[in-house]
Amino acid sequence: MLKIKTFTSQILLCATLVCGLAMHTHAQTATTLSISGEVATPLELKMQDLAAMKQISHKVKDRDGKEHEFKGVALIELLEKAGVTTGAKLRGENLAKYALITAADGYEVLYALAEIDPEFADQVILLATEKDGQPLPAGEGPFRIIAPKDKKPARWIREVRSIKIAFAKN
Ligand SMILES: Nc1nc2c(c(=O)[nH]1)N[C@H]1C(S)=C(S)[C@@H](COP(=O)(O)O)O[C@H]1N2
Ligand SMILES: [Mo]
Repeated sequence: MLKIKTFTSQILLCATLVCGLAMHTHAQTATTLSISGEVATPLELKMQDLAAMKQISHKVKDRDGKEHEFKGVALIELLEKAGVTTGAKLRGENLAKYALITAADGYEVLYALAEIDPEFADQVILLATEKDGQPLPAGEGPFRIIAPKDKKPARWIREVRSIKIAFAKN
């Protein structure tokens, strides 16, 4: 009897774990990233939309000096898809535009468009979806910004939910 009970509870435990994992995976794949503001085409992107785009990766050290390989889509590609003024159009008044990035926990960071555009910047800022070959875990993903040349990771914003393009003037 005791053996049967143990067996049943083990099955229940497994079911709970599998179900929890499935729910977590679903939550991560259902999360959308919105790109809005000064854009030609506002976007709502899911994991699968990003997976269909060109992937790049960066090997970077975290704040503890541990190396990780982050993979995902270049932020500039996403801005181009949304019709943001990049490349030849990033001049004149457009140089006063920025991207304000907001996370699920309310944390926000800002990059000027010129910091994101590789015609100006000597880093390619990444919207990462994977770390060391795995989808980013809850609390970090499903989307995280990695700016490999920033000397500290304070702008590597986790759990990104929205990117708003705006003019830094009234
Ligand atoms: N959403 C969100 N992202 C965040 C933060 C935060 O508080 N919320 N903290 C930042 C800071 S100050 C640092 S140092 C790094 C730490 O990254 P880690 O958690 O991978 O070590 O995350 C950055 N990204
Ligand atoms: Mo930090």
